[in-house]
Amino acid sequence: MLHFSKLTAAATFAIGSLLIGAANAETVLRSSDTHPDGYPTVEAVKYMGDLIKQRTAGRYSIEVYHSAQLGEEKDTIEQTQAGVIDLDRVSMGPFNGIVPETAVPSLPYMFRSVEHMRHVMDGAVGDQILKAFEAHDLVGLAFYDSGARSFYNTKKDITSMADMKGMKFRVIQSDVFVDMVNALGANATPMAYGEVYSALQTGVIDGAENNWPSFESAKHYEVAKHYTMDEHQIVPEVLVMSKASWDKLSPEDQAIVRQAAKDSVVKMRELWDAQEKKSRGIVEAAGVKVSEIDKQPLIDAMKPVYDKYLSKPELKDLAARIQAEK
Ligand code: GTR
Repeated sequence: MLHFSKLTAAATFAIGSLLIGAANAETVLRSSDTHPDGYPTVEAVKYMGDLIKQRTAGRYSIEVYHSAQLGEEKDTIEQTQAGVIDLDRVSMGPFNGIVPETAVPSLPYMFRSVEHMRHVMDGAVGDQILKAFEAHDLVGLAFYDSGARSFYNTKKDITSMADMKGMKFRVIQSDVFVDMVNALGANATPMAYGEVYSALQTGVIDGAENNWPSFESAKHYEVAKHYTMDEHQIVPEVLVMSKASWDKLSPEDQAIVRQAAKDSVVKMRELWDAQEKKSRGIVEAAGVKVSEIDKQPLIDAMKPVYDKYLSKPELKDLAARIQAEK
């Protein structure tokens, strides 16, 4: 039998360790991403987690749940708003119906180039859009790259807008995307990312649209062999935090999280530039035919889409400020 004083000593020790443990407790922030491990967005958030861990002396870290383990983008946004998920890295697309400001950078041909997008999102317009998330139980932390999105399909080479007529394209669950495809004379099918591969394979859709790294990593190129360089959208990715999780942080820790997110953007861009080249190489080597297309008719066809989404003066002003930036 254990002697009483020994028991007390053991108990005191156990309580002591618990207290010390509590003081140093590591809070692991859960972050969602639809992309697989190794994808630039996943790696950038892991890098941000390393920075936070260093800068909080281990009190906070991030665990990235990649490959849609926590759900598809539309659902993870709701869960992040509800405080079930701490951080969410998603395209701006699924936010279009929630945060109206996000519709503006999502408009087709809004940015002239990836450089233009980076410059705008790093400046006052980007800050204004990040702030806009706060009215929706979220804190906007950073924008990542997503290159340019282009159409691809299982049927034929598309070299003019007329070739798209009547074809069925999967789009992100956003009215901006739906209206864009319909304005091109094709038919839009909004669908979760994870369902696209089998929808292409079974012929439920004829095609979809995305950047090189997504086209490659989601393996859509295995079934859709025709890619058209129309580069219709340069939609930034966004990293948001649940307002509920944010409010649990001290102001000092909030500043650390914000800065780490900003620092991860630099890392993300390096990874992105390398991945774009690599992914394009992989899909071309696998026999994907890349077609050029005259973009002007597509740009002209977007007039009604612009009119619809820029009907409010403040959004029209945001668009004008984006276009005025060099
Ligand atoms: C990718 C983006 C994802 C997801 C996907 C999609 O380019 O990085 O977040 O939105 O597109 O088409 O659903």
